[in-house]
Amino acid sequence: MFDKVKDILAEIQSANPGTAEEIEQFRIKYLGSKNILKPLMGEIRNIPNEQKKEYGQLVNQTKQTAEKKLADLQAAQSNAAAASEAQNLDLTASGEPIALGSRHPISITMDRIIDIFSRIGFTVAEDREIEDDWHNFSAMNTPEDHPARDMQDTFYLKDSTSMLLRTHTSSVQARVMTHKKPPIRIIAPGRVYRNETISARAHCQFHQVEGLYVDENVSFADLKQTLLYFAQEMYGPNTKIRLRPSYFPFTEPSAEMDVSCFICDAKGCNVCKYTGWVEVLGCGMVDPKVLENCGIDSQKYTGFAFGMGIERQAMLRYRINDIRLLFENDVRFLKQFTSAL
Ligand code: 2U9
Repeated sequence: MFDKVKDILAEIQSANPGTAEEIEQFRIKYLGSKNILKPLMGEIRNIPNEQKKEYGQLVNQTKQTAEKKLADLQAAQSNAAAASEAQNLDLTASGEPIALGSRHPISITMDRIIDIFSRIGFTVAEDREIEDDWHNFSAMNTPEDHPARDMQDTFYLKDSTSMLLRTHTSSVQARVMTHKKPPIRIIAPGRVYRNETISARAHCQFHQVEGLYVDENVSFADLKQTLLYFAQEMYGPNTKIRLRPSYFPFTEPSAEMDVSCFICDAKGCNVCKYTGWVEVLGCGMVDPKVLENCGIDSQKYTGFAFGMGIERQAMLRYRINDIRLLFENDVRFLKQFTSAL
């Protein structure tokens, strides 16, 4: 029996299976469920007691030798496979393309506007989107019976008559004015909400950038010069502006600003409706009542303010004809802005 096992051990040691199939044959023969060592282990019954231990050890050693050999053979084979794969590598092939993400057109436009105003000393102010009635409406001189306060126009929180989703970022500026003394020179970018029926032109959520400058001797001329600077940075150095009288509860006097059409160079196109002018923002001198509401002495200080919708600016700039595209996050739309500035 000893000799039989020793012969198998020698056979294992000298075996040299090369192919995957030969290695598998080796495994089946020495380590498979019907391997040739199994019956030899059973023979231990017939071995004299004093030799049983030595016999058992010999069979085990043979089995371990087979296991080690199999592991070595398998490792050598997978190394060889990796090496041949590496040999087949084309090191000159171009890499896998990396899918670049893109910035949202609203973010691109908002950052552009922030950048323009920060260059002339405006800092960014941000605050909550869920506001109270006072900061959103009362402080801004919007009377109790103003249609904007209606449930039809504003989203109030459930069971509340005073907490709402802000309808403009003016509430941020009202908050700054109540805790900071002039000079105040801020822009308030952010998301706002209005209870509008959603269509290609209107949405119940959109973004604004509003600006506020309060100091001694701030005049309408300062407002005009600031907005001319903005328009020329935003739409091109040859851009002209014009102001048309308007009305807002929080500014007096108020105006709407048009810029010369940057699409057709004011020659006339369907964006400017063949007028050569495109409306881009509203503005005015802060109503003294708004200053007083926020604890600022309107005898000593004056201010100007302006506000614009970002969706409108982005739609004009990128010729987007449906505002809903800006909120659907359809990748086919968004990936067109991968390299947009
Ligand atoms: C304070 C005082 C006054 C902000 C202003 C406008 C004019 C304006 C609209 C543009 C398009 C809103 O997004 S829109 O629908 N905004 O026309 N906004 S003046 O006036 C302020 C702000 C803060 C303390």
